[in-house]
Amino acid sequence: MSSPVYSLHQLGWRASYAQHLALDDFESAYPARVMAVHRSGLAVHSSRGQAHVVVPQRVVDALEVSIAVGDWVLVEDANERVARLVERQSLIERIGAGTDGHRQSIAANVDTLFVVSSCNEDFNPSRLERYLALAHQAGVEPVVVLTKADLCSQAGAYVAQAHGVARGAAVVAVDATRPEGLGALARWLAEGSTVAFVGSSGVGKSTLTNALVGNQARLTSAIRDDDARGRHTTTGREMFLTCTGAWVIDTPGMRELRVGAAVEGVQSAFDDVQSLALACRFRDCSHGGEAGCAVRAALDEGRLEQRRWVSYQKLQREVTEASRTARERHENNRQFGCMARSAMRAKRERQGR
Ligand SMILES: Nc1nc2c(ncn2[C@@H]2O[C@H](COP(=O)(O)OP(=O)(O)OP(=O)(O)O)[C@@H](O)[C@H]2O)c(=O)[nH]1
Ligand SMILES: [Mg+2]
Ligand SMILES: [Zn+2]
Repeated sequence: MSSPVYSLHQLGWRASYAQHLALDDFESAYPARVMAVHRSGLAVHSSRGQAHVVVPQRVVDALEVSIAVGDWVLVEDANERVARLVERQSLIERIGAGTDGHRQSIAANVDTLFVVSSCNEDFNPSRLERYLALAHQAGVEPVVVLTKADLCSQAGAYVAQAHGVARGAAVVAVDATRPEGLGALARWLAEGSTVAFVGSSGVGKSTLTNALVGNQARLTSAIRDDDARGRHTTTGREMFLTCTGAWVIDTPGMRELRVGAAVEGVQSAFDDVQSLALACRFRDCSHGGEAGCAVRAALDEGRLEQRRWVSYQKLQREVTEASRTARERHENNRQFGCMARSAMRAKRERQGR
């Protein structure tokens, strides 16, 4: 059975991708979209059909963050090898667990990020804020999806709470196990658009993916009902086609989401707090009790929730720390680069003699 062939439009190609490409690029290579990332290479789809391509080391070395599902690559005509990455329109990334703080790509060229939480103990406004900052940082529209509405008698209360932190982003409550009830997601699933699901383990990301995709391989496993804690079931990074022609990326549940140096992301996710801070009498107000502090006033009057304020400060500290580490790493790399270059120069001079 031959694999289906999709047009560039169906694969999600936009005119803006071509902006960073030259005519030469198309002479000996063609654009292809990354459907899955394997250790041995990439599964890609292009207007020529499906292929498995390898990524040469020099391409890997040129990347700041590794190739992700959803990326566009240029594939050499002559052999099934990636010539280079096409500049991304968006990249969902996070900071890996552990102390080295390296960036991990989750999904690329995503139009909508579905931030999934369930209407039970998993629901946590401060965690939602992290995911929203992640979406804002990537410049991707976030949509909050609250699952397991069928298991909860006050889904409306969760929706209201989510609206409180979502800052104008859409909030949708669903029963992920009933595909026919997922019409509320349809407006983000037009042909050629790309969406990704993120959220804790067991909230229903794979259930939603399965429901939208239809007869795909089963991706879910049962959750333990007693503590509503999910098992980590999804491991692969792969993109699937929905019945409406959208691409959907399921991701494994994250135990901990660190936002890294997401300065703009945190600012956008907390634009209400930002504008309060700008209204303080003193420009360098520490919001610790100075006269004319608009943040304190809002907290006292209940216009700003104490929890949200604490959550904001915590994220700010993380962002500042991550930016500092990134700067230091950059500086170390630069110094190492200088050292290596002068050592090479010295070697060449010695050999020249
Ligand atoms: N009743 C009900 N059950 C749901 C709903 N969403 C998910 N479930 C169940 O919750 C369990 C876990 O769902 P998954 O889709 O595997 O969760 P996940 O987010 O993909 O989890 P990870 O892959 O571990 O990150 C499954 O047994 C689903 O059937 C829902 O809206 N209603
Ligand atoms: Mg899953
Ligand atoms: Zn202040």
